Amino acid sequence: MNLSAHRRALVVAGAALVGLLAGAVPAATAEDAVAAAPDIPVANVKQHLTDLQSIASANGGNRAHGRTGYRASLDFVKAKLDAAGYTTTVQQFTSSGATGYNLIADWPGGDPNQVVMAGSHLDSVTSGPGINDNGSGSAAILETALAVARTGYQPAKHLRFGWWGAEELGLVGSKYYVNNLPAAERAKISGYLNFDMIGSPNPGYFVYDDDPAIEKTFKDHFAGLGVPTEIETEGDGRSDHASFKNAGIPVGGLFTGASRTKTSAQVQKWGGTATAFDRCYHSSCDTTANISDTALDRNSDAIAHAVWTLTGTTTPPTGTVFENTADVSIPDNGAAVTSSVNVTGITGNAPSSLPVAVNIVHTYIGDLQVQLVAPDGTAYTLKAYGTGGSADNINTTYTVNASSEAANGTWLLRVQDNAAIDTGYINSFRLTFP
Ligand code: DTR
Ligand code: CA
Ligand code: ZN
Ligand code: ZN
Repeated sequence: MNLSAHRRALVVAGAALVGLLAGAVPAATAEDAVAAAPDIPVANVKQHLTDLQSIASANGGNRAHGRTGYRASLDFVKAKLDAAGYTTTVQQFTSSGATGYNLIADWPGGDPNQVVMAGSHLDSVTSGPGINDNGSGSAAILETALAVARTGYQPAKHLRFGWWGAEELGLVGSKYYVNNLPAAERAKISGYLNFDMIGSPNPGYFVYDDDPAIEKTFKDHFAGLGVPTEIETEGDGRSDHASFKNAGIPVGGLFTGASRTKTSAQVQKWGGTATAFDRCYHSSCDTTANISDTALDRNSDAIAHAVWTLTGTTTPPTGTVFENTADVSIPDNGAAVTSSVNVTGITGNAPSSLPVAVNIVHTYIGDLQVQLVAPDGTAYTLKAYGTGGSADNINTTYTVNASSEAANGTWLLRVQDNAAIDTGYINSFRLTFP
């Protein structure tokens, strides 16, 4: 590391103290309470809707697939996410002779083998600006993503957001995303949450009845607020969650209603009038005036609650676990050391996505090279020397394509400290076989 000698001495002394205390602090477990989601300021969500309205007004009155207003909407959302520290990707596709785009935003960190996604379609119909359909969902998940960054939330699971193109043409963008995701990557998505029309001016509070755990997360949240909900009955196939559900991924979501009429019983339950939930559905009057602030606020907060709840803990790995929790001291700027696990009883080769959970306590991980060594001696570099800088500790699950390696035998975690001053130790090393 490259600190001045004086600061190094302080850092080393501090590290030693932390090292002593570390043993006294129980490791976090799945049973630990999940951090509470922050309130999502509805004023921020409404500002995003105002901006989307301005984009539509400056681009022929809509934000539809293949029109300039759509790409301008995507660029607007992307810029805010890039500034907040997200890793964004624009995925391009063609539909009805026009180029379409999906925006994917990954929040760095979390278990890469357990991904929670939240998504909304960003396109409107050609007849209007699409502020409720679906600026409302797009703006709500944007503000939730910004709240994750603002609060520095570190989810246990990996968190990803998606803004879909060409939903109005038949879920085209989300289908393209799911169909082009390798099967191994699709298998990592533990849940997809969809938000399409969540601010209808005459709102109902509908919860998708797909995955029971996701449904319960939303229903419990609204029950805690004393807001009655109903199961969304017409949703199947009607929005982007269908693309994920058709691939076997657990889905859920929220909806406040479209052109259907609110019944008198529902008026009793939610207020409003026995007219359409959104009389401007797919019309030019779907503007910023076509929003219920209460519904937008409640659903934005419900989204944040679900994101924090569903990403707050990792689900214990299924499969056969081989772990070594013995501490192994890492000599400063010295020889490599190893921690070993002896794998037995597994048939055939290791998987193409072998989870390698590594926990190393160290005060400057940039000093370290970390490798997995298969029983036949083949080394797989998990972390190269010089990466990670002055950060403390490694607590990461790497994924290794070990499909060319026989599973049974002695596997090693090999660690070498290649720079003077900072020191540390291997705390634990775990392999999980399916
Ligand atoms: N198809 C969606 C609107 C829509 C209609 N019914 C549902 C049920 C659940 C979610 C969305 C919808 C659109 O026009 O974008
Ligand atoms: Ca709020
Ligand atoms: Zn629509
Ligand atoms: Zn929609």
